[in-house]
Amino acid sequence: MKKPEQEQSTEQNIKRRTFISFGIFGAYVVGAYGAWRWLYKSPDETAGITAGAHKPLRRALNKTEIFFRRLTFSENHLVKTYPKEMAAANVRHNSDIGSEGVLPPEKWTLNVTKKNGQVMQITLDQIKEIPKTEIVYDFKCVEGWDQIQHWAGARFIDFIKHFGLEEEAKMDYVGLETPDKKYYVGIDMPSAIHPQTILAYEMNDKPLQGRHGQPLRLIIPVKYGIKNLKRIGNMNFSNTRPHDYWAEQGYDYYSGL
Ligand SMILES: Nc1nc2c(c(=O)[nH]1)N[C@H]1C(S)=C(S)[C@@H](COP(=O)(O)O)O[C@H]1N2
Ligand SMILES: [Mo]
Repeated sequence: MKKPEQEQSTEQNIKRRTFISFGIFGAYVVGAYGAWRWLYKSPDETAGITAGAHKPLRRALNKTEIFFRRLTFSENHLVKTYPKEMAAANVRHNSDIGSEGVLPPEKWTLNVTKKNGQVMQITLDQIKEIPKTEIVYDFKCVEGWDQIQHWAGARFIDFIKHFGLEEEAKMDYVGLETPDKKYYVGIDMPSAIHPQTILAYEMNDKPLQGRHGQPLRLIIPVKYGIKNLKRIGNMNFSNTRPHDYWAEQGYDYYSGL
């Protein structure tokens, strides 16, 4: 029996559409496979600062990084802050690579290498001459925890001005290391001079404890915990990326929020 005109053409339409859909799907599969082969066979990035990922992946990551950096910093973006009462009394603690035990402040100096190679040895008392800045914000660790914490110290930008390091701050990165150089981070300059970045020597209105990085640690709210180096010993400036403990293990170099 012959189907009515209307029904027949609908059926034909469906068949045609199904055919086209399969065609598109097929082309997509071939394309995806091709893209995967291309990525798979692409060279690894040059060894060094970051752990060997495929070059195009790292390139994409870097592009994303630059995009978000422009976005966040062009708006003078500030990390959300909280009233002091909301700060945790029992502050969480993570790893202590290069910052175990207690280092008597009188046996410590912050060693800053200037552009001309000269090394400044700065004491904690000298850093305390800079007006103190406090911050209460949500500290975030890449391992999946966060906590509202209260820190205080000298803003990094105030430190730069106080010690006449403006020329150094025109460079692209600042590198920080523990005194024993076992833990180290590289920070892009826009994040370092961000108005909420602090060289902290107090937590909850008390001098920093050993486990939280005394005598001086970095508090950089625009970054994940891994970049908040505890017990800073050395500081240097460069236009190339300084070595970075977790970036060498494959973590994102920028580690921004
Ligand atoms: N010297 C040093 N700094 C460090 C670390 C470390 O192992 N050694 N761990 C980092 C990580 S992963 C986090 S989450 C924070 C934890 O700081 P806290 O112990 O004060 O909570 O410190 C960061 N700074
Ligand atoms: Mo962390």
